[in-house]
Amino acid sequence: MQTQLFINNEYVDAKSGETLSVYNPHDESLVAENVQVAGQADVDAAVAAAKAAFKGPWSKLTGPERSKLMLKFADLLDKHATEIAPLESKATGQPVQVTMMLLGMTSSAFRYYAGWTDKIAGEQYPVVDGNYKIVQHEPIGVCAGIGAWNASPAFFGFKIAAAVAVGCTFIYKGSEKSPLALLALGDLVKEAGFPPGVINIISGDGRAGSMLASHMGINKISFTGSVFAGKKVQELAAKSNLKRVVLELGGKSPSIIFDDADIENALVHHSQNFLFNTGQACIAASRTFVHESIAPKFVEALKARFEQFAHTIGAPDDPKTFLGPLVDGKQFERVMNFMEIGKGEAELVTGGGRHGTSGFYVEPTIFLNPKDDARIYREEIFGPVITIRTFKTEEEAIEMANDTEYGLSACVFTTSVSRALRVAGKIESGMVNINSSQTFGMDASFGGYKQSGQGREGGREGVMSYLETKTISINMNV
Ligand code: TXE
Repeated sequence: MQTQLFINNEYVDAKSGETLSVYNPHDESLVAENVQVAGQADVDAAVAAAKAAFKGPWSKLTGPERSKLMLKFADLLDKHATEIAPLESKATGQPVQVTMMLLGMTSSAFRYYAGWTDKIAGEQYPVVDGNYKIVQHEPIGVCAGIGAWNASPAFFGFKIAAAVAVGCTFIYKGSEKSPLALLALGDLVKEAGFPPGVINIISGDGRAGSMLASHMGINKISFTGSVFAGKKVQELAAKSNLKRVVLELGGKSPSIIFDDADIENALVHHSQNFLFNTGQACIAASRTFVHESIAPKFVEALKARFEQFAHTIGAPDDPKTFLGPLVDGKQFERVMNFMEIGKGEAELVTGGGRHGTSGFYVEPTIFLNPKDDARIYREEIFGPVITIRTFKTEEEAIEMANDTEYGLSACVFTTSVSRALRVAGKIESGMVNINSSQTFGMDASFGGYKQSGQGREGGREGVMSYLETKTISINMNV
């Protein structure tokens, strides 16, 4: 179990002398107590290593040579996933099947972006003013990433794979709640053959995050987490060196179920998919709108599903477990508090309390017809708590779906293609799932409208966001 900082391809103690402890949310047992916490001197050392790598060996490699290392890393990750997954599960309480899936997303990200290393085309324009113009794209340089705990390995992959594919170097800080699996990846970075300093992995909390956001030697930062912290990152980025910023923040995503929807499919997406990761997913569709003509039947059936899934609650290391605990005591208090508030804002259909007497387990919960200003209807709860309202018309459903400060994801359930595309075109969110939910692929952009973030990860946009654009003009008259 690695607990030191991974800087310049070496595991080192933090100069800060500070450590943090990690506890298992299943039973609050101690998992690790000496995880090194990066202080300013450690962040400076990581930036220096990344800068030296960028100016040195890394910038001399060609695209295909970078691809080779990325593919080797992906293979090593797949080979060691079964050893690394439990490190994540012990810290986050996510069932091992979930952390294995997240590690698979990490290696997929490296494989996907390994295909982009030699495919960034420039542009050239006909001479119109005596100048022959070429537009080319160049790596931004030293970049940093900050991730949350709910999909640690995946956030690591989305951010770093795109950056190194185009020749940037990187310092990554995961969540203080789940440092262990990420630190273990350092060994694989080295074994894959990445030169020292290309990928650095540090641990710490918001303070280390702030040091990255305000560091004058970092040219871009990519953040995944809460809106509150994301705004802090953007503030510090502006106040320091106006580093580029990408923000993947929270959501309170709507889902609209029309009267012609495939009900069984809708039930699967609003139970199994919604409850995946114990509801701790930024793209979870937690505000469901059901056409009034099918609502009573749908709610009854969903209640039965939620009560069935309550039986899949269990220890993260039990392969039969689908619902693990919430990540820690802070989140447990937060979700329990929302459940109590909800009982005064809506009708409790099922759940609404703690599950068992130990560990941070809560019951899958459904609230029906929350008041328009209800906190459970307006705020991101980040737990297995869904709210349901009914609607009469398509216009009313779209109006309610868009009535939020967030704009990350949305779902539309209908068998009419024209209605699906009509509604999708009017929903104010970066992603819309038709007859599905929580779909995610590396090949298309991922990100939010409004306060759900800015910029995109994934796909072509994700890789272009690690490049600067330069226009070269050649005087054709000399
Ligand atoms: O997030 P934080 P937390 C939401 C969700 C959750 C709430 C709190 O509602 O209940 O956020 O979760 C680093 N400058 N989401 O506490 O605080 C921090 O160290 C720089 C939704 O986990 O945002 C960690 O690495 N960095 C989200 C990362 O930011 C700072 C997923 C996330 O921590 C910082 C997670 C600062 N001032 C939480 N403060 C999603 N949409 O997926 C903290 N950090």
